Amino acid sequence: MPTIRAEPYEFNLEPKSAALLIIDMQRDFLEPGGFGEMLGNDVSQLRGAIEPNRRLLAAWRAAGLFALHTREGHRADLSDLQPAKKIRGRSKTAIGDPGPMGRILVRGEAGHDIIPELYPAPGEPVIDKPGKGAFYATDLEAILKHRGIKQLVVTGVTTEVCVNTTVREANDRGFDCFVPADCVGSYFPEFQEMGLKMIKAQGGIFGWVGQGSDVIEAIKAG
Ligand code: C5J
Repeated sequence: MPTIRAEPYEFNLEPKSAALLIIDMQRDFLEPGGFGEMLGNDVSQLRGAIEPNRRLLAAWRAAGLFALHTREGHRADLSDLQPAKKIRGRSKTAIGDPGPMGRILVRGEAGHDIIPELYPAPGEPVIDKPGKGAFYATDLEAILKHRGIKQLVVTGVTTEVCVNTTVREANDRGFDCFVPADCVGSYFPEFQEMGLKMIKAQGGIFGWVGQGSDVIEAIKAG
């Protein structure tokens, strides 16, 4: 069983019962001109996570391990969009409105899709989620349990929102979560730091924090 350097203590990866869960690496969040930038965010803060994710995903696939992707977004008729989510932020442009990459966070629109660098391979499930957590209103838990998955390596964006929410949901469902710090991103450096601290605090209250490069070494070694 490969052991990976981590905080608060080492993580024993069991590759056969582990899944790589890549959260919301979507064009609307990461590309200039998307929803994230429209809200006034600096997307370059997130783009640093692309290359570490690309390397980790390539190594994960090469080892024949199980990977899944999520996308935050809604049905075209917005029937799965909570009114509170639509109006929160009091932005002039809301989810479902036309944006530079199609209707904002609507499934099937260009901005909703996953960035080309991390595009899902055939056979890798894509979980479309209407909320921040990947377990809420999705079949993620059923898919993981069906595959005998017990550990999750959780990457993606943003660290303090969808990654943190998903890690907390997973923890309550009995999954051990390892979060590689170089493979998650936030628009806000202080939230990146605190988002990771919150996961590994109090003896790993929600999980472990380490580096993607250490995961790559571990799966290559064993
Ligand atoms: C946000 C996400 N931040 N994927 N979504 O709205 O973290």
